[in-house]
Amino acid sequence: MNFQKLQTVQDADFYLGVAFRNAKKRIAILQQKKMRRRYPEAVLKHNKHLETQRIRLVTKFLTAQLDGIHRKFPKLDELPDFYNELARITINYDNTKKSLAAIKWAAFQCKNQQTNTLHDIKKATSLLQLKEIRRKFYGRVASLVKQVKSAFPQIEKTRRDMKAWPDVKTEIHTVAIAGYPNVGKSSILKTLTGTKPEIRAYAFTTKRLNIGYFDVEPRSYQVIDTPGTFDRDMEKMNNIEKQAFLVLQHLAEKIVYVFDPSESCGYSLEKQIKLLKRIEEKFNQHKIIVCNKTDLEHIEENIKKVKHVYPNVILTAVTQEKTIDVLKKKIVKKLAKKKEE
Ligand SMILES: Nc1nc2c(ncn2[C@@H]2O[C@H](COP(=O)(O)OP(=O)(O)OP(=O)(O)O)[C@@H](O)[C@H]2O)c(=O)[nH]1
Ligand SMILES: [Mg+2]
Repeated sequence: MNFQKLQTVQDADFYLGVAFRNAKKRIAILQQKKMRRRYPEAVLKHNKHLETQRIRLVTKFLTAQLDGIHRKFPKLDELPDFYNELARITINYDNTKKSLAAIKWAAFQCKNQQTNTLHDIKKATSLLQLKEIRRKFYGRVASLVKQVKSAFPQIEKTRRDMKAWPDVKTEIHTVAIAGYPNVGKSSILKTLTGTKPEIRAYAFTTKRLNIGYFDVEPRSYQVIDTPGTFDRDMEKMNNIEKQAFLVLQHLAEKIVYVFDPSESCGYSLEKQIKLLKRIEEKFNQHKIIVCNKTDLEHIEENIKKVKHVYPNVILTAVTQEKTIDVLKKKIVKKLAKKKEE
């Protein structure tokens, strides 16, 4: 889902201004049409018609804008689990919902004001009365919208926060790649899917979720690179760690755990095994175990140690595409198996 294109939400005065200005312009055009008959009843009738149009136009412009904000904004309670959880930890969930409801309420109340005002116009007996009715309507509508004015910046803040959300698909087969920094997660993603994540020879390169796709007929697969070691509470995690955690919790059907047996990543094999244990405790989906960087030397001992605990380990080197192909086949097979279960 993509949250990049949500429309900017302006403040209350902006929408009132647009509605009042647009109505004024339209009425000015109508007023240019000269009246032929001049006796008082006809003048009053004509003015009633103009005021009716004016009230209708203001209400139409205003409620279209306000209802539009409400209608176009994603319904937080209906978001897929991943995004719903992300919403709960990255935006002011309840305030946003309340703000959207407040704006909808204001639009509804404006329509009520229109009904009452049109009724008053019908009953008016003088031009002065008509003017007074219009003045009151403008005042009431402005005060209704201003009554909920704090809702507008709240929704705009939420919209901006949502722009930082990753664009993931929630309906297709998904695997996550996990492991210590620098073990080669992004490199594996790149070779598996052809996307171009940031890859550097130092740790903590991945600053946002890297996402790639590959197809094996008849399906598409989503692969998400999930940085982070998940060794602290959610409140203490940075945004990217939170997103990664939620991917593992709500999206990934399988987790590819990457070891670097060369330890050139800067983390000992013991540490890497501990992280895998932690991930196994926290997330119960099947783990596909990988030893990466097998093109490097002096790694046999460590591979043996991993094999001892995880006999089905897959050996990869990102420069040898064949090894990544083996991983791809394994992912597809495991996900197909899951479907049968
Ligand atoms: N020799 C060798 N080097 C590799 C292999 N895979 C990755 N590397 C190197 O390891 C370093 C780290 O690779 P990344 O793919 O950025 O590692 P990462 O796990 O995504 O790192 P973070 O984003 O920091 O978590 C880079 O210098 C890569 O070129 C491999 O199979 N063999
Ligand atoms: Mg990376």
